[in-house]
Amino acid sequence: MTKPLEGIKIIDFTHVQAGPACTQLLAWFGADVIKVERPGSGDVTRNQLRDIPDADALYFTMLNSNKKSLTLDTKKPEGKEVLEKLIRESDVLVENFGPGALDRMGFSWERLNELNPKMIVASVKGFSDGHHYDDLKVYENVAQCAGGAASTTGFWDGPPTISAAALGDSNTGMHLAIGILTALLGRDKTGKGQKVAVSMQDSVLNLCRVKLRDQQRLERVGYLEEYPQYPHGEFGDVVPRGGNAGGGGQPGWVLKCKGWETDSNAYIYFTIQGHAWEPICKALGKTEWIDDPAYKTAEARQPHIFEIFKTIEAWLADKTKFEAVDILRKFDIPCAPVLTMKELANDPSLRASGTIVEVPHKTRGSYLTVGSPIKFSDMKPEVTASPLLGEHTDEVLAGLGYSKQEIFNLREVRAV
Ligand code: CAO
Repeated sequence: MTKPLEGIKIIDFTHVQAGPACTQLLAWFGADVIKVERPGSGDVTRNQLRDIPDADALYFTMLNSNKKSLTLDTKKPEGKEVLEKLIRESDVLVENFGPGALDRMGFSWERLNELNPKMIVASVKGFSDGHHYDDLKVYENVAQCAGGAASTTGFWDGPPTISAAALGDSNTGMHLAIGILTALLGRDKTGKGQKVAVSMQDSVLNLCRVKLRDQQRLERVGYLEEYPQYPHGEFGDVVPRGGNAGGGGQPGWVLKCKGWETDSNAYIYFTIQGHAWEPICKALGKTEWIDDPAYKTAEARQPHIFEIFKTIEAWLADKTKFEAVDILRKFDIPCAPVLTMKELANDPSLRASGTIVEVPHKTRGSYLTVGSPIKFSDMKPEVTASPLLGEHTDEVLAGLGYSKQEIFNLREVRAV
């Protein structure tokens, strides 16, 4: 099967999570992704949080599938020479070094553009160019704080809270992938490459769009009617943390199911979608609420929404989270069990769709990873193992035209 990105050659100068998540996605879709790593150590995640001695850590294997690994010391002149050759025949260079690192290496945007005017140079940084924090190095949780996610996540009586979802890292990588694909399409029209830059702060903020909506609503009317603080609590002048109310327009909450006393995930998320009120009442056996003026409209329900949730919890007390959802789905009520990583890893539907995949690896044995969340009618992205450090060095150098002797002579800059 021909994959849409076949023929696109990508120099993958990324590390940790934000950049690797982007290039992994492009590799799944057919791009030839060559990960350039420092000889001896490589991407720091190869060693981080190892669960098997002497085998690449899952942090690395789960973000670098379908790629090749080229070890090259790009600070030495001979290494730079190899990199320059690679740049001349590649379509995209992706990097997420700390601010200024690529320039210090001698590969500024101007230099890259001079070497290959058709090349797209894509970067992730913590903050956008020219931002007053643009000199900062940034990791996931820092970005969540800088992008507005932390101040709006958690409970109103607790501190700002970090989400487990990689809003700063993988999310930024996905934004970058969209930028790269757009620039590739642009190049088809203009024949020119361009610089694509995505900041982690901007990418987090993009996902917090509804919170910026709420800030403006709050400033105009002084309250936010779908937040738990309304109508009994107080509002200040900034969007408060809303616990499990979330950012949608539909009231909802995480509710206890049978077994919550011993199972910390025996919960469902229950949404009270406005027009689904009648089916909700029918599902709960509370048909008297359907026309009761104290319950009939969203406005009438909000002042005692937590009493309503308590009543639903009483209904849930003898049902597991799965039994509850099986009943509620028949009434078209938006809801889901709170699923653990263990449940997701073993979910037959996710296995069948290729969202959870088992990948054989040379030194680890098999490991689970998340496959492409994007499904196509004409292509099923296949996930192959992440490369060992320097696994493809000789192959890539030979592809650049180096002879066996020349490859041997380069041992100082390529040796693992
Ligand atoms: N050969 C020789 N040198 C290499 C090399 C190679 N193949 N690959 C990388 N290097 C060098 C770089 O040139 C740089 O050297 P200098 O600092 O001397 O110029 C160095 O290795 C990498 O620097 P760094 O600042 O990127 O690395 P760090 O571990 O200090 O910081 C991080 C890591 C993630 C905080 C920083 O890269 C960063 O802020 N990146 C941008 C934001 C980002 O993507 N963060 C998300 C990471 S995922 O949580």
